[in-house]
Amino acid sequence: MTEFPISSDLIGTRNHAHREALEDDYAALGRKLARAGIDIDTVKAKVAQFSVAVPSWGAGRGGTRFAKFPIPGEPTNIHEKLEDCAVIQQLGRTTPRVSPHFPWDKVSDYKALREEAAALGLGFDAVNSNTFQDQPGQAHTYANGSLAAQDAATRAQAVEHNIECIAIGRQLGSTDLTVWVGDGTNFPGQQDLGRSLDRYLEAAAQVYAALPDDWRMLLEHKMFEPAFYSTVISDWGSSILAAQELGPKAKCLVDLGHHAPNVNIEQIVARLHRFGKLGGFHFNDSKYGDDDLDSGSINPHQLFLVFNELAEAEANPRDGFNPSYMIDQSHNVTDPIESMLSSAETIAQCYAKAALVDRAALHEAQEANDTMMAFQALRRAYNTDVAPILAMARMEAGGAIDVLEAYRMSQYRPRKAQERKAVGLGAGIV
Ligand code: LRH
Ligand code: MN
Repeated sequence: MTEFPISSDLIGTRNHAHREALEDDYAALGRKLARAGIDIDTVKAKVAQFSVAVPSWGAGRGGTRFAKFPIPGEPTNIHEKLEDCAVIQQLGRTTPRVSPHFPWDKVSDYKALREEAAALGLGFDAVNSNTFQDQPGQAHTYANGSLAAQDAATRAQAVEHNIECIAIGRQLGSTDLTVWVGDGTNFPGQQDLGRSLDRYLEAAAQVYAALPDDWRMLLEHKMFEPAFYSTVISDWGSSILAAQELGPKAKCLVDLGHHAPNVNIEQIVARLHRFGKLGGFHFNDSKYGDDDLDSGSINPHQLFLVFNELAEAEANPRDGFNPSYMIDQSHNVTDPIESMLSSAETIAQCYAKAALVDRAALHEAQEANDTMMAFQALRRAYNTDVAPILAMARMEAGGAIDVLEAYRMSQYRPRKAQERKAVGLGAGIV
């Protein structure tokens, strides 16, 4: 029996207060969709099976190089992070998996951690390696790179760490390893741009060789930061070529914040899918750089267009359509639980809106070069308020109709502020 952190009586009481209004909104939307030949219960059933993983590192306050402003009661270890992720799942019912990061989430007994998570109604998604920071007592620094480092011993150390992450992931029930390396340069000439990639491919191939048969290696590209002149895996082109070079278990992960402003990310999704290399997502939003802001908070239409491409991809699977959906955000000014509740809702809304697109009408207009009607086929779906569908699915799954109201009324964070040790001032991502 799952022991969720918030009293289900509170959720029941608040849902009772909101239920009549929800049923009214749901019925009205149902009539509207029926006029368009869409059965709302069918969409609700589709939405009910949708899920997105939350990042363990997103459960605490994030920061920038300038500062991080902790909040009282924020988690300080993976056990407290799992508890907070269980709150997000209990109220929102769309985030049953956590994506862990090592060594940030290192423990001595991963079998026990898996059971601990299961008792909270959680499982584990992709494991993330970390060769972008040095750990105390580490033999070789990653200051000059990791898998692409000039120094062979450093590359071997990075390979070893990734293989260790696979071994941990197997105990946690994961089947994906996300590999993001910050390797790159700050000066022209600092490293040979060709040989850097060759070193990366040679080292990554050793990690690939250690993958169990049912595992995937998700390559995460990023245009810049921490390197500011060149990055070894800087864009989807470098990523897909590396994934093709490595083999069928290597796929590409799209972090929405890892592109230059105004890049057409939904087209990158279509391209990666076309070549059977679409492995997963790190959802967030950004206005300038890798801002790691809440998903859909800046450009919700782009997120909708990404899910529109995913709906097309799902209808035309290539090499198996199974992208991992994960959130990757840095919560610098909000309560991380509230941000992930809100972001999971926004992501699921974009999934639902994409499911409402009349694809026959869209394709017919595209074939007829009827630009306006093709655009309107997307815009009609985007303009549909799908909140009643998500709330109904959530309530039926035991969640809260109004997740933020229930969370605040639970007094969960003030309670944790009493229980948990305070986090010191600092800077950086965690
Ligand atoms: C790099 C990144 C990567 C993670 C890190 C926390 O910017 O997106 O996915 O390892 O953030
Ligand atoms: Mn990421």
